[in-house]
Amino acid sequence: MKGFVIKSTGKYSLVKVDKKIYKCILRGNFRLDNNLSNPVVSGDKVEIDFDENQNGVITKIIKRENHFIKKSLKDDKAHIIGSNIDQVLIICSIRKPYTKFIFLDKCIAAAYYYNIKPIIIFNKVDILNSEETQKLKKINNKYSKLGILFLEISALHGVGIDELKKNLLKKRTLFIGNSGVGKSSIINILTKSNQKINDLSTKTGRGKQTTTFSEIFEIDSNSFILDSPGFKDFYFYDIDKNDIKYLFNEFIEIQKECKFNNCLHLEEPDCKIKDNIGDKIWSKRYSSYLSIMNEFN
Ligand SMILES: Nc1nc2c(ncn2[C@@H]2O[C@H](COP(=O)(O)OP(=O)(O)OP(=O)(O)O)[C@@H](O)[C@H]2O)c(=O)[nH]1
Ligand SMILES: [Mg+2]
Ligand SMILES: [Zn+2]
Repeated sequence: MKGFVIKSTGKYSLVKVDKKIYKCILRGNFRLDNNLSNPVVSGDKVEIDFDENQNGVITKIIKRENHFIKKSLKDDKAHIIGSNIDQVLIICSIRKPYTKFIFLDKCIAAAYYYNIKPIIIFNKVDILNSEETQKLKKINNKYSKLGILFLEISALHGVGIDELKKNLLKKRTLFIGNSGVGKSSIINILTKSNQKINDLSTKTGRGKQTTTFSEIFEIDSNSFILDSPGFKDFYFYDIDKNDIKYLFNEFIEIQKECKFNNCLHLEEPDCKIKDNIGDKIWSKRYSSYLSIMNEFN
């Protein structure tokens, strides 16, 4: 039978076939990419069978259209967050917790690398003071100019949820973001599910991880959300240092004019990217670019 993985914990996977859900294990003799910690992930299309005890067994993973992979600093293996997706919702907040630009820009770059459309969400607009609201407006403006959909919402007060929902219909959407930004809260509203949410640890305002496995939630039969555990950190896995400059949209045209066509916009002379910082290139985006490049050293 052909099915679709809606949750995978490492020990077992839940596979949906039509309206039924089967708990399946992975057959032992899979030849896996040894650099990845999880062979099966939510979003995978699979073939399943039943053993002599009527236990479900995944016998084949059908070739993925795409995937999103992250690596943590402490783990030596990378982790697949989700597969077969149309778009990735990068969820941020200005406060409780504060999302760093480098994190956001890295997620955007990775989305382009994996051929998945990025969308930026800033949640928790209800707790912002007027100064922070102004700051967010400016950020919104900058990213909107890059052609990325940017929405300001409050899951708690239902602000912006209808607009968000419109953009999720007929799509397979991966939710990513730091722990505690409100991924599960947003999903609970959109899908009327009842996931555990993060009781933000009081001192830091940072979440401890509440969602621990990627899992699929349906909005309707044509639209689903793939929730993922909060990222503590995020390092690239299979992206080459020399390709980063192509993952920053606003660099694409300008860098053609750099003196050297292999210019990495670091120390090279006559670099048009550096010339344009503060003009066509937002300084924060260039800083993110630099930080990413430095992580390769
Ligand atoms: N003020 C405010 N709080 C919110 C909003 N959305 C979520 N929260 C709170 O933020 C905390 C974290 O929410 P979660 O939905 O668990 O966050 P998460 O991103 O799923 O966290 P992980 O599963 O750990 O990655 C909870 O205490 C929520 O009540 C919002 O719009 N405004
Ligand atoms: Mg969660
Ligand atoms: Zn250059």
